[in-house]
Amino acid sequence: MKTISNRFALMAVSLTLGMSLPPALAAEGDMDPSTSKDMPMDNSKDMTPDKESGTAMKEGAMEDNEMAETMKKDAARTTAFADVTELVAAIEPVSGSNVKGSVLFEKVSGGVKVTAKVGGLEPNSKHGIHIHQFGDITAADGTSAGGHYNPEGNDHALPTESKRHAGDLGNLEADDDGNATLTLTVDNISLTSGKDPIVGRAVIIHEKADDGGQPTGNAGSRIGAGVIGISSPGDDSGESAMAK
Ligand SMILES: [Cu+2]
Repeated sequence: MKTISNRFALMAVSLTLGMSLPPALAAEGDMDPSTSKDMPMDNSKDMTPDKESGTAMKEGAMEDNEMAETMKKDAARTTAFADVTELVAAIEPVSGSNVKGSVLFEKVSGGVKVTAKVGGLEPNSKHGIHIHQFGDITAADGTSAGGHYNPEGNDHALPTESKRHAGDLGNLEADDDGNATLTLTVDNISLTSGKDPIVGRAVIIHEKADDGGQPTGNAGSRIGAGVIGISSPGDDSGESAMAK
């Protein structure tokens, strides 16, 4: 061992690891919490098995760029809560509906861009969509998600009003096929830190339209629900959820 550099010793370890794991697992080795969680970023280059073998095979200027790119992706996987830039809620049926889809929340300059893509609605119908207080969708009728997310204690309103519940996102409008897409940018919430963070709460789709009335827009019962969580980087979750 004395004549072999640490680098080679690590490579030997990584080869052993690579061979003992099924291919899929080996390829995802850098996502294994045991190899990445407790390590400072600048050490991960030398300590992560499959990246080490990649380094050994490629030399030159490209290597640093690729490494930077890879580390950026790794960082996104293990990123600090405050640095999260995208959240997603997979919408599942509630109360026996066929509603399914996704709602993406992206950090953009000036606020949070919301992109909702929901199918399984009644053709040409309108449905209230809100962020509710709790990321708890265990109740069959969605009521465990609590009321509208409203940390400011404002009256309910549609997104055309600046003073409203933090969770007031307005309405989804379904087309002839019962599919709805809603895109809007809001400035009254944040993803994981800052003003009125929404991670861990729920998106609720309602049976009826939100008419902006008090206290919650007369939108009726809940027909779709999803917990807002950290989305997987590089994966267009909105598209993949709709494709199902
Ligand atoms: Cu609601």
